[in-house]
Amino acid sequence: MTDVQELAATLDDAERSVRAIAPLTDGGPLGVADAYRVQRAVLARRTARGERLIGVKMGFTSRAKMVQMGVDDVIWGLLTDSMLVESTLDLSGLIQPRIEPEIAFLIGRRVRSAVEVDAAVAGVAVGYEVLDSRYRDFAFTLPDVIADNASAAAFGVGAWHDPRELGGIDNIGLVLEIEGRLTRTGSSAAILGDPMRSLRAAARLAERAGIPLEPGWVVLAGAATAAVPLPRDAHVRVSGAGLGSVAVTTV
Ligand code: OOG
Repeated sequence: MTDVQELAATLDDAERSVRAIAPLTDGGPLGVADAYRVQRAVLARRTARGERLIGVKMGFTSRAKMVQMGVDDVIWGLLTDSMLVESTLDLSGLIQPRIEPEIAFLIGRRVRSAVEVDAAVAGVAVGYEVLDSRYRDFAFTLPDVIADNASAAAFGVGAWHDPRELGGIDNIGLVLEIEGRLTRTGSSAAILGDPMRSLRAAARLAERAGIPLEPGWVVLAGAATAAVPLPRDAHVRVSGAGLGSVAVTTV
């Protein structure tokens, strides 16, 4: 039988000690349902230390990411307030950070099922996610990465825009610049054809997990490009056509 608490402690310790570990599945088989139990158990450890759940992130919603990571199923991870970045991100607590441009949603009212989610969107923004696999070299199987909270580490979002004023978000050009250099470009179309599909997938996972999406929560729809290594002492900007931009300085 899978020892969920023990696996959660292993991942949590890896994160806190900033030391990469071997995939959990090296030690024996791990099913997807148990992997999500481990993910929840890691969250419970974090909330016991005072962190607060403030949203979810979707993973593997784009082909670029599926191909990059060799995985082909949509997953989610849980976001806490300690992961939200204002303008500076200290990389000393991260093992092997990577960054990717994202579309973010702000939830305006409680969502218990997927049919309610479109109407519950209070804002859309350009954002970024900083990934940090707790597994050496980002080498993992699907259950491993689920247990590891979909490699979630940090994220930032730009100004919220009224979705009704955007006239569709299925083809928003996204640009990632590091130190003023154009590093990645993509379209929100890469996110399941339309980030709204990713949002609905999040609502379905929420329903299944019995974790309603709450007002004020952020849903990160997933990357529009492959992730790139995030260097120290760098100024990074992610822009979305019609959505403005969000910047972060790493130290
Ligand atoms: C897993 C997280 C994938 C995305 O946007 O597809 C993800 C990883 O690549 O380490 O967040």
